[in-house]
Amino acid sequence: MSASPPPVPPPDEMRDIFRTMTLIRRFEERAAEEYMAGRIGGFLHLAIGEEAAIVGTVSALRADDPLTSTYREHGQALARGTDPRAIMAELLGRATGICGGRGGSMHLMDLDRSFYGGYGIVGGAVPLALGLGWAARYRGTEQVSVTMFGEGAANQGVVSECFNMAGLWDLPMVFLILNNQYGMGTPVERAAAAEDFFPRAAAYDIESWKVDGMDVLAVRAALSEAARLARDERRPACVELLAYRYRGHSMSDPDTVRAAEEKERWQARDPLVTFERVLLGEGIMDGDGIAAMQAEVAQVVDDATAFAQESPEVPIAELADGVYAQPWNDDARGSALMRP
Ligand SMILES: Cc1ncc(C[n+]2csc(CCOP(=O)(O)OP(=O)(O)O)c2C)c(N)n1
Repeated sequence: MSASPPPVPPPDEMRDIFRTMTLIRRFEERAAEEYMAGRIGGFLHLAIGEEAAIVGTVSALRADDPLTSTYREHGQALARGTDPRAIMAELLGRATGICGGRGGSMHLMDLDRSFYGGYGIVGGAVPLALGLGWAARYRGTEQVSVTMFGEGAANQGVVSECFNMAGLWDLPMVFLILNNQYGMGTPVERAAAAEDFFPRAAAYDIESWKVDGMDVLAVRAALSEAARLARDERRPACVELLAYRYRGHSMSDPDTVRAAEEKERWQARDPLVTFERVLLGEGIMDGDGIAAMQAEVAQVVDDATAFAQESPEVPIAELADGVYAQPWNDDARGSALMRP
């Protein structure tokens, strides 16, 4: 890193950061309950344990910096300020969802907040972010395109291609490798030839480094510096965050592969608990203030869940609206979609 990290955020921002982390945690715990109750169809990938990585990143960016993510992206949308009601409704496939109930958990998108979405194809959002970075440079805006992806995705060839093009064209973008040490149930050492991922970007002349992804202030400082390099010096940057997701790959993964001792070791460094200690230690919040904030967040999540449950389903006749360019035709043999 070429410059010293920015100072600790002011107290108001520290409280905001904690509230957003708490909101993400509660929201995802409730989403898990909704899934178990059979109200969420398809897949549901939780990022519980990765809140510092998400909030540290988003809090270091400008609100109009384009952001792309993977299918594990509820927290990114919440951190960008998308209404929790619209996110929960999307998870439940309701017409009031942020994508009209067509996207579901893996495909949240909120262009009003420059959140260009979650994607199910591993590594698939990285070239999209490259295009957004290229567009920012072409238009001469001050935006920085940021893409978050896993260490598993980092093994995809397209990511290396994107490193090369970003390095070659000096695109204003930040590659954020969220190394949670597992791709589905496969530990990183069984999938990658080298333990660290950030040197791969360095091979393409991209400044890159690794930080503790469980420490929200460390993440925020790293992303501030990476965004500064991209915005002010017009150079791409890559940050690798070492973190851990507490749950299995998705709700359908029983998570029997990882050792209990390993999970406990990482959960002992829970990002919410450690940041709470910082806030208490610095006198930024007291116990009552934290309890009040937790109660307020719980209320927001209750309200979002009730809203989603009470929202209408998408009418069957309208299910394909906005999904296919051609009108939907139920007759498989004569489907408009099958025509050349
Ligand atoms: C191109 C492609 N290959 C395989 C899959 C199946 N798949 C979904 S998630 C995943 C693991 C990705 O791991 P990582 O990038 O580390 O992200 P994490 O899920 O740990 O957040 C795989 C192999 C896919 N969705 N897309």
